[in-house]
Amino acid sequence: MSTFQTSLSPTKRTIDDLARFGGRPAFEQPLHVGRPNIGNRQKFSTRVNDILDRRWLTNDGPYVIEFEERIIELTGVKHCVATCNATVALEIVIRALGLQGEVILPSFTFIATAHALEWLGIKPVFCDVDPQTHTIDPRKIESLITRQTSAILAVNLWGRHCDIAALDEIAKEHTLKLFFDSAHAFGCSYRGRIIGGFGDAEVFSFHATKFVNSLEGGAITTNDDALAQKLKLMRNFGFTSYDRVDSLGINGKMNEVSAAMGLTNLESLNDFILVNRQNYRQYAEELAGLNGMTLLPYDENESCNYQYVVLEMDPAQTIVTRDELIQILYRENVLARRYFYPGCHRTPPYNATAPSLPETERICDRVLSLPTGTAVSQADITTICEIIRIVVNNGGEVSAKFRSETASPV
Ligand code: T4K
Repeated sequence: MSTFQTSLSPTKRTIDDLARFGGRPAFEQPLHVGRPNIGNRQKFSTRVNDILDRRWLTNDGPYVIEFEERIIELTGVKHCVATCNATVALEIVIRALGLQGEVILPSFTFIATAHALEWLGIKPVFCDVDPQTHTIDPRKIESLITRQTSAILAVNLWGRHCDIAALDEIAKEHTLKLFFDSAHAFGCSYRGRIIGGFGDAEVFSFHATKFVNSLEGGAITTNDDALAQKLKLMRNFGFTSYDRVDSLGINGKMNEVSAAMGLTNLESLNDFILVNRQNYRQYAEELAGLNGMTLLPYDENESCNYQYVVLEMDPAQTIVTRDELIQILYRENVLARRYFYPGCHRTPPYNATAPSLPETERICDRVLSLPTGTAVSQADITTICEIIRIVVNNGGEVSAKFRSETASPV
């Protein structure tokens, strides 16, 4: 597996070695959180040549069909509908389920989850999350249900599953549809069952930054035969034959090159998970014992893809804030991210009316995602952890330096 090498400067020991305070950056090249994993190039090239030879580029081509079959095998779900991305996949599911009025979802998610609803004229009603799991808190859903509510859209965030049994119960009791944004959760399981077949439907993302990518891409999985039929029609403008349209539809098709990339990367699925797991465990080891810093655990009794390495900081203990740490990391060329700040409910167009969500807001101010995947080496992780240790172990001094800059008249 190819590994992208970045250049390292000599080891850092004190806060004066940090680039933010005058030292040399640790990395010459930016180190991203989610650089694409790339499977066997030769196999991908062969597939691309096949596509060109066949002159069949999109519209349910043979590689798209094979990609769907592989996902069916991997998830154990009856149907898979591959799409151009996960956002359009969510929109197609929303239409196919005939949703209206209001849908309850977490605010702590990528903006696409909320936009997919709003784009179709449905009001996203934001629910707070469980502070431990960062996923929608089932205990807070019932008070949000009104006569307009048509569904719950839960998110298996960071590849960590929601409390699916509790959500299922609420949905059944109130006759609501339940579907999942599982953009992060490909290859993960809940109670030993691979994610993909829960609720009415689930949506995966195969965007470049996801641990399995198809350049851009998504997929809808469902065990519902009638729904699958509708989804397939809607993905292709509602065409049932060359000159017959039976329903409203959109262009949500996956193209053949994306499917070729997806198939190639699926062949390396286990290697990618292995690397993510090694990275995750190395971070856990090298950051162990740091006051106020918690690496979000994965439930290792389940299948996990380990694709997000998420740190939660308690500023009462670290003194230095999450945003100060991010500034320091950026200056070292470590582009850590504060996903999913500030929360959908505090983002236009939702911020004018959405009420505050204390847990979501607390988490939004405390978490940061660190670089992982096959583009990050063990040496890179050691350097990143070294920087974090220097900052947190000298939290008071670092924070004072930031404050003195703010106070300075120049
Ligand atoms: N639901 C959830 C819960 C999601 O997280 C997402 C997407 C969706 C739905 C919608 O799925 P899609 O419609 O996209 O299939 C990224 C992704 O763009 C986005 O797909 C993803 N979630 C989100 C969590 O992360 P950003 O803000 O990280 O920016 P981006 O994609 O420009 O770049 C990420 C990093 O990777 C950069 O730091 C640079 C690097 N990069 C990026 C690309 C595209 C590369 O090295 N190579 C590349 O080709 O959004």
